[in-house]
Amino acid sequence: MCIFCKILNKEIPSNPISEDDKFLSFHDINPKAPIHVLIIPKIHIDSFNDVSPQMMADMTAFIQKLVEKLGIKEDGYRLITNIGEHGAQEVKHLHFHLLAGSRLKWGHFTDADPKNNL
Ligand code: DGP
Repeated sequence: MCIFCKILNKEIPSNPISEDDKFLSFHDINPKAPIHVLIIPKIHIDSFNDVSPQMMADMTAFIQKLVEKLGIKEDGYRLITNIGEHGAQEVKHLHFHLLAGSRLKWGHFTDADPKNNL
């Protein structure tokens, strides 16, 4: 069972923020910003590659509600989902990172030269 399924099963504790019948949000264990929250579906889906458009629509509504609850709508935030090896996805259970709480940097993503694909 993956680590996020264990969190859903309450085998591993988490610090939850909100949930409904389909999704859970909780604080990332290794925060990269003052607010760093993970949003996951309650059924196991490996990544964005496998999510249905209907589930993405429901997840969008869930995340928008979470943004309201956290009071970050006006100041802004970043949503990221990592996919597969090149996306540096460590946990193979679909999740969105919600980063906020201060102005975020546009990071150093790769040592490969981005101009090679122009
Ligand atoms: P990613 O690289 O996109 O797969 O990021 C996985 C994130 O999950 C990473 O930021 C750390 C977080 N994480 C891993 N294990 C746990 C855990 O047991 N609890 C919590 N709260 N977060 C975790």
